[in-house]
Amino acid sequence: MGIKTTYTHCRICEPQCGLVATVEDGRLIGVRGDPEHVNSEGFLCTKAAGAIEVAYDPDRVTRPMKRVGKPGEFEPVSWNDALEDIARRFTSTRSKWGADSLATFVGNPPAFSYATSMWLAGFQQTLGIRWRYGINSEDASARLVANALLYGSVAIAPKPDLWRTRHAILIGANPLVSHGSLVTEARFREALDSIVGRGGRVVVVDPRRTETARRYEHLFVKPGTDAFLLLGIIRTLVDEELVDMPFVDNHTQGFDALVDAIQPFNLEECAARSGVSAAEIQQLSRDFAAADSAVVYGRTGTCTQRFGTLTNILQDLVAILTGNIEREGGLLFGWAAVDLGSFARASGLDTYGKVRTRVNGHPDVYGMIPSTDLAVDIITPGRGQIKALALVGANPVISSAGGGPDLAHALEQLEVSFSLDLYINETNKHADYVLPVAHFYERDDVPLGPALNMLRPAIWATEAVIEPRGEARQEWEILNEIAQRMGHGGAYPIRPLHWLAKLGYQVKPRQMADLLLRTSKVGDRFGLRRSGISFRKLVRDHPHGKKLMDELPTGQLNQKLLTPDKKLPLSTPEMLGELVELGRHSDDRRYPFRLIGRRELLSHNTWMHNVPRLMPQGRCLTALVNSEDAQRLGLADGGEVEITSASGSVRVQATVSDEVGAGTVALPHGWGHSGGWNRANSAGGVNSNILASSDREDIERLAGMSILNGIPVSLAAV
Ligand SMILES: Nc1nc2c(c(=O)[nH]1)N[C@H]1C(S)=C(S)[C@@H](COP(=O)(O)OP(=O)(O)OC[C@H]3O[C@@H](n4cnc5c(=O)[nH]c(N)nc54)[C@H](O)[C@@H]3O)O[C@H]1N2
Ligand SMILES: Nc1nc2c(c(=O)[nH]1)N[C@H]1C(S)=C(S)[C@@H](COP(=O)(O)OP(=O)(O)OC[C@H]3O[C@@H](n4cnc5c(=O)[nH]c(N)nc54)[C@H](O)[C@@H]3O)O[C@H]1N2
Ligand code: SF4
Ligand SMILES: [Mo]
Repeated sequence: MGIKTTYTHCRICEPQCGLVATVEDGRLIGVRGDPEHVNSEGFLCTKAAGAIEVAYDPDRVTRPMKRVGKPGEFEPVSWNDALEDIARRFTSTRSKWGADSLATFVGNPPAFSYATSMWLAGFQQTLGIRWRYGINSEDASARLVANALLYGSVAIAPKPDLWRTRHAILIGANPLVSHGSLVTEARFREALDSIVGRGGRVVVVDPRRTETARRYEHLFVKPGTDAFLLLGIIRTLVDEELVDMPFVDNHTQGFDALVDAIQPFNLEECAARSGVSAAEIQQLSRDFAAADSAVVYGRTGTCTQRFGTLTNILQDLVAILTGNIEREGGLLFGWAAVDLGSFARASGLDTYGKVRTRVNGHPDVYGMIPSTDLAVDIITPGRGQIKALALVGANPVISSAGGGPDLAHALEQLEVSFSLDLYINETNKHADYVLPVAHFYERDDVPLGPALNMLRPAIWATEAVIEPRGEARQEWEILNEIAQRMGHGGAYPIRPLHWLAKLGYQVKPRQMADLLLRTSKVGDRFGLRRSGISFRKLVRDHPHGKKLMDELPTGQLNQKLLTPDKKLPLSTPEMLGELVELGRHSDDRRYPFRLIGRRELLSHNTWMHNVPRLMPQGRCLTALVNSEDAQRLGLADGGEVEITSASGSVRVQATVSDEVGAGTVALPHGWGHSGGWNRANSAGGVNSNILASSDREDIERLAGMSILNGIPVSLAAV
């Protein structure tokens, strides 16, 4: 006992920052950034320490809880009783209605546990669960579908080579607050600074003058109109003959059809629709083409809009038409020791549209169907109606456009449901059971998923820092045991593990991860390569991580592309169809303002509002309203504003600020709590997704994305 220092890494968001943890008598008392860590080099944010307060939060669920009354009324039960009852009821529902009555819903946090990811996939396979809902329709599905249409697989994802590029357009991303997404780089800011340091430009296209926009160059864009801006850039490239024609001739097809398809979008219209002047569009286009290397990096701001997939495709086309792909400083397909993307492709898991939702027909994207369909799929009678649900680290009542009262109501119709979570939240308070899970400081990990997105390839593994609190167990153990109690060997992700289980050998996720590491490009091949790695060697010999490459490899275009002819298709039918829709679409004129989101440094989606450190006195939810608009509306700073969309209405405090342009209003998501987290409940605020629509005509057509940015709204002073 006494004071001990160990190494771990944060698992709240994508950089997975390396941490030095101090443990006193078995209690975690502090974390600081690990200055020697190969990737984060000492960087961390307040949330890593906030997570300690989550671990010891008196409101955390630390015993299995059984619903005994109204939503949110739970009583502790034994693990045995909970698991037995869940297994029995899942079995009975399955035999009564078939396997198509079972569903899972996975949120964001489980993505940062290798063990949960593996065993959840196993649970789904073992039980024959087809309906696999998830939160990617509020996040990245549009990006993944763009990957499928351009590169031949959802699992082939371009990353911006920020450390070497000379020009970066950041569109719909705010990495100085989000710390980067689909890019694992704790030193994101330094990477962007390095571009300016090399004499290049960083241009941030955003309807709000964000933290990132303030540090670099900012172009205001009208919410939801990025496709027009990008078309303007592409028009200029074509009209001014700035396209890299040798590259286009060698590596693409469909250029002429693309040129035809963009004819209806002239520069003046693109400027008028996007709010960026024609001169600025032209200059941006010329500078991009003239730069030695250049990238476009977009993230949730361009995914969660009406033309999300189209916008993601156009982003990449700007880079492709200038030859900025798979070359130094351009978009790169990345490299990881354990290439789970290749694994997914080889096993046929990189699906798009293999499963379609029962009522609305929305496609799965990389095995996940949109959150917005869950409620309708529960309440609509008929074959495949959902009767049993497993929620894994998810809070869609707040986080999804398909949430709110409709989903809350639908959840009450289920025959049986359980949730694996740290808290009773606004969603699982409707479940029959909430089962306590280990916090990330309470389990080992290896960032196999995030490694695919690293700009500086590295790998590390860490052990649990503290014991699970109370009766908490790891997700995989719980899923495994439910599968066993339902008469299966376990929740095994691959078939041979079921055979081994029959012989009495129960494989665990740790052994699977170790196998992947040891047989990887840098593995020890079980002793055949002495300098190679294993899970144990990473923990023991590389507490600050092991650097694998200084920078990403280039020149893999032909090797990586999975399109049939190994060419980049510049004008797929899907994209051409969306261009036609874009030209045709007009928003409802009764709602003249446009709502966008606003991620805050001290929030993490819906789940960190119970942390004292992150909720200082007086912190509350406010909407940013432009000063001209405020004046016209008679709205004072700090006054209450009513925001109304076709889907709903909320009242919230206004902050008058020219951070947003006229006509734009910015409201963070993830507030308006009524779960088992008392501080969060008393923080007030509203669920901004009440304003988002889950109607079929308001769902992005190619990827099933929710429209969370650019929502037409009206404002009124209260
Ligand atoms: N309007 C609007 N809505 C948005 C967004 C937006 O920008 N605007 N962003 C979207 C995005 S990008 C995302 S990813 C989603 C997130 O949506 P969700 O994943 O639904 O919400 P979270 O708040 O991330 O967390 C869900 C639950 O996970 C629990 N949890 C935390 N750690 C663990 C763990 O280790 N294990 C388990 N089992 N549970 C854990 C938390 O207690 C919480 O109850 O929200 C989306 N919603
Ligand atoms: N502190 C904190 N960090 C987080 C999270 C968190 O909740 N809090 N969540 C994590 C998760 S799950 C994710 S997926 C990542 C997301 O990472 P990012 O996507 O980088 O995060 P956002 O802040 O949502 O950035 C979206 C940006 O798009 C802008 N935007 C909105 N509408 C439009 C539009 O129409 N056009 C353009 N061009 N821009 C628009 C917004 O103003 C915002 O600046 O962040 C992660 N990091
Ligand atoms: S940036 Fe993300 S991973 Fe790093 S310390 Fe903050 S929350 Fe954790
Ligand atoms: Mo996300």
